[in-house]
Amino acid sequence: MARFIEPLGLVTGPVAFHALREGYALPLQGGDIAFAFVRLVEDGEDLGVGPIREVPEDWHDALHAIAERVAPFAGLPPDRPLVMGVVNVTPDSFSDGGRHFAAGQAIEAGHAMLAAGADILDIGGESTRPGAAPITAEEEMARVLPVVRELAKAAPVSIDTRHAATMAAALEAGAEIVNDVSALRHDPTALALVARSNAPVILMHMPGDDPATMQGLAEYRDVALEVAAFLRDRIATCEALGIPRGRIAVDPGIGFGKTLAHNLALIDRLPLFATLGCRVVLGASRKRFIGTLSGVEEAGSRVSGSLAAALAGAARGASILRVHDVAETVQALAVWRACMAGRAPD
Ligand code: HH2
Repeated sequence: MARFIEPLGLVTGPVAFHALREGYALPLQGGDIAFAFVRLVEDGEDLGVGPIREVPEDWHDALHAIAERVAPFAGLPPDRPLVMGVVNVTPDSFSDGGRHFAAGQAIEAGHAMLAAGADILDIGGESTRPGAAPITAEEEMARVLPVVRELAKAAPVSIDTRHAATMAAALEAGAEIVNDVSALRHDPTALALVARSNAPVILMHMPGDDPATMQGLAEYRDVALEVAAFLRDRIATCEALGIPRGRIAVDPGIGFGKTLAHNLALIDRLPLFATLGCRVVLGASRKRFIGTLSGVEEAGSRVSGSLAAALAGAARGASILRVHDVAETVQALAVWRACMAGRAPD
């Protein structure tokens, strides 16, 4: 597992300003959130927690790399958390199954999300909920391509797929970003396709590469470290095949082969993922753990819980929030940002 530095003791607003100036803190990925403490981990062994000023010299390069700004992902603004609106063109998604199954409805929903302030639209044609039945790339393309073609005229679109054929066709139809829940492992031709295409890519963690069986693989000794190590390996593989780190975003895969405890640990320890030198995506919206914590069975009624999870993620450095309830998330983020900064936006 080699070395990890886990940022802890996050501060924002005027406190962060003073702590940064006095050298008590460093900015997480060069942004508005600063960290004053770190946990050092070597080969899975916890070497302890301490203030950044006491980090041993041979860890300094890695420590200061965490403070560097990462490349703007897909040319989008790097200075605030971005909102990615989910457009599921599926009959069976756990979150909104059937609502946007007809292309016209999906296009209308995408436009409404843009009007509400979405920065990116994530279009998918295959449900990846635990135990979902897979579909063929042909079926998937028939569902998503008319929607991608139309919405890509209005906004940056990401294509949520595990199939290289769908990636290629969607990029051709105007999508700019590939979002693969299998981190380009499900389809053996996906890596080379993304490398050739120049498209930015979101690499998500799931154990195995099959939603049908992933919940049976939800076993980790230290979930945050293991998921971060997996993503670091995938970044290295992508880089070796010609996809530079600036084109990669990482996602811990909330709900994908994870228990409630795993999901909560991943959100709490999200700053660890910022150390990978890529933008961090968080997709917690409407997921089962929110239902479990709140007692709300109906996924569409989990808006308030989803907002709480989105803000918890933003406070820990998530830079892209994948959500179903765009207007509500945009409003919550605007108020949260001003409160964290301690002042109204310029
Ligand atoms: N979650 C889902 C699908 N794609 N992609 C990323 N990067 N991160 C996520 O957390 C993520 C994702 C599952 O949510 P949803 O699309 O609403 O449901 P379904 O897979 O049932 O269509």
